[in-house]
Amino acid sequence: MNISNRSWAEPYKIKMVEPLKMTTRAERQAAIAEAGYNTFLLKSEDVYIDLLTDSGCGAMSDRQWAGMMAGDEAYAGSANYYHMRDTVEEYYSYKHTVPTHQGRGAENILSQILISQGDYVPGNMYFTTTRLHQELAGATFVDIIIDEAHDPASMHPFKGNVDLAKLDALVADVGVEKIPYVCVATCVNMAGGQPISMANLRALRSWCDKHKVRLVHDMTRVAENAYFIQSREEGYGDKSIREIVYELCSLTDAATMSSKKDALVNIGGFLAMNDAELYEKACNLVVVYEGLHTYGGMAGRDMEALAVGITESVKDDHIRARVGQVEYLGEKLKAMGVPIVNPIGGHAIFLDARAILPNIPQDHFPAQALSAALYVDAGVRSMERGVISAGRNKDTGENFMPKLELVRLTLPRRVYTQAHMDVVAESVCQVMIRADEISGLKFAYEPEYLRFFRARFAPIER
Ligand code: PLI
Repeated sequence: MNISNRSWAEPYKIKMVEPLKMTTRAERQAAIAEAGYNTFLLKSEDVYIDLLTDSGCGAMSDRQWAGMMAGDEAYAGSANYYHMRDTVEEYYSYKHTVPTHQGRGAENILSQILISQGDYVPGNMYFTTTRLHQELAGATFVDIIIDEAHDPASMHPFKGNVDLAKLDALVADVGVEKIPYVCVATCVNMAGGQPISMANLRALRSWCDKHKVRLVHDMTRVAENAYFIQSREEGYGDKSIREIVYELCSLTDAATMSSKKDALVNIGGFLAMNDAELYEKACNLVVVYEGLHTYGGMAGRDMEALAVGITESVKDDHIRARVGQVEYLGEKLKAMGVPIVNPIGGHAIFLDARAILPNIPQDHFPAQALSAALYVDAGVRSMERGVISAGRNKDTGENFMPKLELVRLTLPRRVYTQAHMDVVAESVCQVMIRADEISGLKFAYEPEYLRFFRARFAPIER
């Protein structure tokens, strides 16, 4: 026998397990009604396979757990802070690091320091918390991602790229003095986990130099972005993930990080930068909102686990298996004829709810309804990423109507097996076969901020 296409497997083995509760369809129907058809309001114990998010729910390694035992829980100057700070500089290039309790803590501080009332912040697609902090600080977010990112069928290899013509148009419209910084995300979450190319980031760097505008990096999923550069961009095939991550970071001036994703910890984040003056301002504010500048809301043990997590996150075999699992699920769904965002992204599969539920109009929230139906079928928890997540325009109060009306199946890192992926794929297929039984939804309660987290819904009678 000649085996030409050899399988890969995860570069770890399982040392501890967490038993899961199995539920019946009737129990799940009751649970989702109780949760107002919002998967965020389900109890975790009622979920079989939890693909709500990849945030803070990954499995730490034995080395990280060992680091937890080495926590220096001093209020000031913890040894773990210095270890974390030095690791950030060594792997991500940034000279100064301010810890925060998670990513949005860093976004709050950065937005308050850099934004003035009436400013505009361009970015390669919005992220929910990032845009809200920009708006609360007085700015308007402007989307400068390439048009292909809004088309689920486009096979563009770097759908996270910035369209520099859109930036030029913004400067012509509002003037460069109204743009405090450009926010560039690696592996753009809301676009489907889609990467930016090194060439595009380099061009953006030149644009920012020319216009003397800061370039801020949302580096939440930078290692996953590096994987796509390594596999798709000319000249990077022989570079390591660690080298590519370092190069990506060094093209930017500052970064916000939710360490709960790429960096393999359950809690934590940071704001990092090269500019000493910006660092001083961030230290001034972190003591107001998060904690002293040497812990910023994190326990010493969590900073230690983060320092170790950063080193593990840039290992080539880790990232190949991580994205490989996402690709495994995506390819399986595609083979079953399920419409998903293409190309397959780094952290999640995004189901195209418009294509699956063509009879439910966007203002009856097809992605929210699909996510609830998926839970009922087999206990798989997913998340709406469509009109509910997009929220309302802060000036007009109208719903944003994004082109992408998606359900996200997000894979936590190092948690589930290939067999779990098979169960998920079969469940999605089953729900799709019975799609005409799914009703649209209407709001029963709509919170003011980040409504997708706590909104409640009721089915629309047919
Ligand atoms: O959840 P935080 O506060 O640690 O991080 C906020 C945040 C910032 N940027 C990006 C690109 C994110 O994906 C992000 C959080 N994402 C979540 C929670 C998610 O489920 O995708």
